[in-house]
Amino acid sequence: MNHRLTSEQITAYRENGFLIIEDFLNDTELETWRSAVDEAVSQRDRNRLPEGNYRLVRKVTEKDEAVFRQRLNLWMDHEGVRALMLDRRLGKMAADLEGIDGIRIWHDQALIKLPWANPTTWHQDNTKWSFASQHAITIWVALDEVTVQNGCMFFMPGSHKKRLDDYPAAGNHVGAMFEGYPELGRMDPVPVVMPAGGCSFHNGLMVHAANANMTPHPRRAFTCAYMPDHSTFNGTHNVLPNRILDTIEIGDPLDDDAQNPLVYSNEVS
Ligand SMILES: O=C(O)CCC(=O)C(=O)O
Ligand SMILES: [Fe+2]
Repeated sequence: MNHRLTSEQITAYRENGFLIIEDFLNDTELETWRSAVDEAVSQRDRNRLPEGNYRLVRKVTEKDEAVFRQRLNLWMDHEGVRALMLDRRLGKMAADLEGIDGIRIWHDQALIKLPWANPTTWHQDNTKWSFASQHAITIWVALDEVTVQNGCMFFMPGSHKKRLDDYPAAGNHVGAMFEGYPELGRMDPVPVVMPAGGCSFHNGLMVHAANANMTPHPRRAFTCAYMPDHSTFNGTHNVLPNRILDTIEIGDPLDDDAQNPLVYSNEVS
């Protein structure tokens, strides 16, 4: 795993809000990631979330998969994915890019754009999550080559410098968010194409989307969204289970290690 970051990469990430590492996994590592994720997704069946009691809908229908097949927090119920996700080197990359001391898993997710899947509408991730931070960050690992044809992401460089208020939800047309933010809708997005085994990082406030899959092959990606250590609950349920929602109040720390494990801290060696 190509986990060392240069100071040029860190500077570019902070300026643009994203970074692409084309040679992130070698062939052997890519095979390990693919087989762990494929197995975890198939074991999860039609449940979007692991076993548990959630306010969020868990079972998915075919219609829910029009954009992608999404399975979250596979680290919780698959040993192989867990080993990949708890790798301290990944946490250190995320923390170093954001310049923060420690980082927890918010959620992982397999995002499989099935053949002929719809585009992923323009959005900003952190506005949907249960904590608000300028330093949330996601790694997105390409398990297949990602092209403009099969549904690569697109980023608006520099757009991470501003938190957006609520905007029309996914399900509306692909550019629905630009109705409220016309200046963003005049920018030229960067297509995030990369070979299988490549990865991108994007800040939680990055404005981004993904193309439709105009090929007969699935586009498999595995991602992990990270939450800075010491983040606090903002009242949004998102993927938190009732076990936690029933016991916390707005402003309380999200530091339950069984839900949001600390993957890296520069205070722990
Ligand atoms: O892979 C996609 O289609 C979208 C991914 C995305 O929105 C994300 O990783 O935050
Ligand atoms: Fe996203």
